[in-house]
Amino acid sequence: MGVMIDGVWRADDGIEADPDGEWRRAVSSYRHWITPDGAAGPTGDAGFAAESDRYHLYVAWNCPWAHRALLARLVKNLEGLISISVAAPKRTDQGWVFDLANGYVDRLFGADAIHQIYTRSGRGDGKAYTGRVTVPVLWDKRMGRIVSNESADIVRMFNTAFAAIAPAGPELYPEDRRDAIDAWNDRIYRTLNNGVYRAGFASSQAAYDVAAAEVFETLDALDAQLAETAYLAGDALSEADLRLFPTLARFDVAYYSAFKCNKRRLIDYPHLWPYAKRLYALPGVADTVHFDIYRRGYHSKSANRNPTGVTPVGPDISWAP
Ligand SMILES: N[C@@H](CCC(=O)N[C@@H](CS)C(=O)NCC(=O)O)C(=O)O
Repeated sequence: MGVMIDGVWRADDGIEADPDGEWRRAVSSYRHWITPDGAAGPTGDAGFAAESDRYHLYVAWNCPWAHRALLARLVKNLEGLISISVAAPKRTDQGWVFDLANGYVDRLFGADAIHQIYTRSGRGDGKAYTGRVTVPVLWDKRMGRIVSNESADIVRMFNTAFAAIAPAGPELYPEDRRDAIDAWNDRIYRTLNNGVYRAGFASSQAAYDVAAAEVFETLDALDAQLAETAYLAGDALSEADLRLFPTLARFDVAYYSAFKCNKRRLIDYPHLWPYAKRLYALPGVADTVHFDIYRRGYHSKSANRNPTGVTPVGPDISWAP
């Protein structure tokens, strides 16, 4: 997959799964926070004040973690304040790359690859970066360094930091619903957002069986919840919905086949499927969704999962309300 060591990209780290066959996601390394006045947030350094045209978000359309950051930027009306660059929806021996011919351009630096953004930032303490090179990446144009590469933090800082300078959007993490939101976030992260990857990247039957069972137990629980409430944590949109939607959007077209999550389809769920379509119909959301990219991307050539690289033709699913 490739990894960065002391600021230098190494194309082949030879890592796909752990020896017991269970796949684990790396821990994010940049955990600073944008705050209204630049005071330090829950983790990391101070100095990242909320300002218009100061921050830039690097994403890829196929990445579900980047997708939740894009959704938060959308519903919090930050599109005019925070610019984006979109990496090509493919992984190469250089990791995430740009592809000018197909319109995937680094609008800040004209970089060839996202790893160059990590090199340019360093760790922020004068030392070079060692670690995985992931999207999303939130970049500070003023200080010339990465603020955060943790999508959960990015969603949360977008919810609050820009309130004084952006048109009001929905409160995504209200005090009175935090317990419910936290509980869903925890469960969904482990058993669904990441659960589909644990199923798809599992290299032993036992690891796959556990992950796949958890995926469908969680979808069943979500369906039961959505029989009761319009949104996941009550009757208004919250962070939990934004963290769930990217996984739902990819489910039938990608995870069902590419990650062997094929016990049921999203469209088989009587409450979850109409809910997913309702989120898709919110203004601007459809522009963040790219089904054909998911279909081709998740089924791309992979030594372990799809050695021929042949991609399936469907399914044809209408997300119209
Ligand atoms: N914790 C990170 C995870 C992001 C992540 O794993 N992104 C994937 C793409 S979907 C990636 O860039 N992986 C590259 C790698 O691990 O080398 C977040 O939620 O922001």
